[in-house]
Amino acid sequence: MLINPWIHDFAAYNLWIEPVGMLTLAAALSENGYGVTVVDCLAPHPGMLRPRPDGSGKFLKTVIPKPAAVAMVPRRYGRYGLPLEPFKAALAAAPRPDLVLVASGMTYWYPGVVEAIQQVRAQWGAVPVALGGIYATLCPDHARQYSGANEILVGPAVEAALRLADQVTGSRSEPERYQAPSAWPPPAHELAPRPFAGLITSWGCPYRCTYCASHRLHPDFVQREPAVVVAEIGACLARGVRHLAFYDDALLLHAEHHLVPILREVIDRGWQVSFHTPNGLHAGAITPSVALWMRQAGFVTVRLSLETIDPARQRHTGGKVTLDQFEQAVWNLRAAGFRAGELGAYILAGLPDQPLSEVEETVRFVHRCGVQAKLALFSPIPGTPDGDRALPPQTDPLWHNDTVYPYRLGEEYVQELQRIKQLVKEGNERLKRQTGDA
Ligand code: B12
Ligand code: SF4
Repeated sequence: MLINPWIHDFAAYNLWIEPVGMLTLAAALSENGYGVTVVDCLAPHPGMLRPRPDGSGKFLKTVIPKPAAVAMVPRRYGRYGLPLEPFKAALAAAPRPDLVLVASGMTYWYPGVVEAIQQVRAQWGAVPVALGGIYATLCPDHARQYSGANEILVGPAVEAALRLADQVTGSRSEPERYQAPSAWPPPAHELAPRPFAGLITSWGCPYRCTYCASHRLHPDFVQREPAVVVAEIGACLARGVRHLAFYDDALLLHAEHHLVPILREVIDRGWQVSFHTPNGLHAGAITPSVALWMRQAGFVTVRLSLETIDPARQRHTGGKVTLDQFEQAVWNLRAAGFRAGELGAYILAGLPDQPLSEVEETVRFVHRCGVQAKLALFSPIPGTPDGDRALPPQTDPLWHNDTVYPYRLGEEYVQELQRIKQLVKEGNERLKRQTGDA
């Protein structure tokens, strides 16, 4: 059994969230003859608020007590996703599994992992439980101590999970086949159906930005064969899924040999798809021709990673973008036919020593470029230079939460941030009105 647990947080929006890592594992297990049951707490469920046709929307929130570590945050804490009773019913309806594999997302969502494992224990007692995914990989010691799982599988863990399945069942599969990411099967999207699918065309990122954990999750940068990605898109379309969200950290790297051939196929085959890039794109790679391919192939949500307009901070944090590159990318995208409402730029707030005046200037700059500002609050991740500067080791992962972290910086900071959020909102609405996208 594979379980995608709830999100426990103050806020959660379904921006095309799919447990693609867990579904990759499900596909590998199935390929080796294992029967797989998926329990997905974040699948579309009754009670989801205003779901959009593309599947994004608000999860159902069940208010639950705030953990003591974040009691000072003046917001209601909740369990997002499937209500508890249908979850329990799904476990009760399933045959006792030989092994339960639990996935994990953001480090600070670990209380949802803990609760899911408690429910598994309540149902089946000492059944073997292994935990993998992002929290397990970034905070393995914490997970060993608090999750309640018997095993913590760090990293991609496709091979390790197969070995474990063989060990507990006595079956013999071929774990060694899955050492290289290029050998992993495409995620079994059909086991956790949604109106959209997350698409991964590459793992890892060659950059080393000081606030990012990409290298801890996937140390090597590996791109999948374009033909394999095209086949996965085709299979999604065959199931009636036409909203596809790229999860890549570096989607546009070597675009001429990677993304462009994929998009060319999509266009040549006349596929009607809508591509979304909830994760930011590298502006420097958006040449006039890449922008045109994106437009023609059906990109409808385009997010650029800008983070800050301060050139020194751009350099010191990893040099992934310059202002010139950003302006040029916007120019190329507009020339290719994208409208203001379709372009957004991520702006980071709360980096160590980053004044809010810098954030405000960045917001104003982005709006002047005719682009929607998307404020992203810093999430201090252990094992990254900025995360380790911001929080002492062994801090409760609840403090990695981008909603919680500003409260550590004081009431004045929180209020000033609120003013900037208002500025973002007004500027974005003004842009939408000007371009008729409202
Ligand atoms: C896509 C993405 C998003 C998307 C969708 C999120 C989602 N899918 O949950 C969007 C854009 C919405 C998003 C938003 C944010 N994100 Co984000 N996101 C990612 C990204 C790029 C990919 C995650 C993903 O799904 N990968 C795909 C799968 C294939 O990979 P995987 O999950 O790592 O799984 C592998 C293994 O872990 C394993 N595995 C997975 N599941 C399981 C289960 C078992 C049982 C086993 C054995 C193995 C296993 O198998 C996979 C094969 O390699 C990661 C970076 C990264 N490279 O992973 C950041 C990342 C997870 N995000 C991060 C951050 C900071 C954020 C934001 C806070 C940014 C901000 N400041 O606003 C927001 C918060 C959103 C929220 N509160 O809801 C951080 C993590 C922070 C943390 N403390 O945990 C990451 C790591 C990026 C970073 N900066 O370092 N994000
Ligand atoms: S470019 Fe993006 S994914 Fe790569 S290290 Fe920097 S922030 Fe992380």
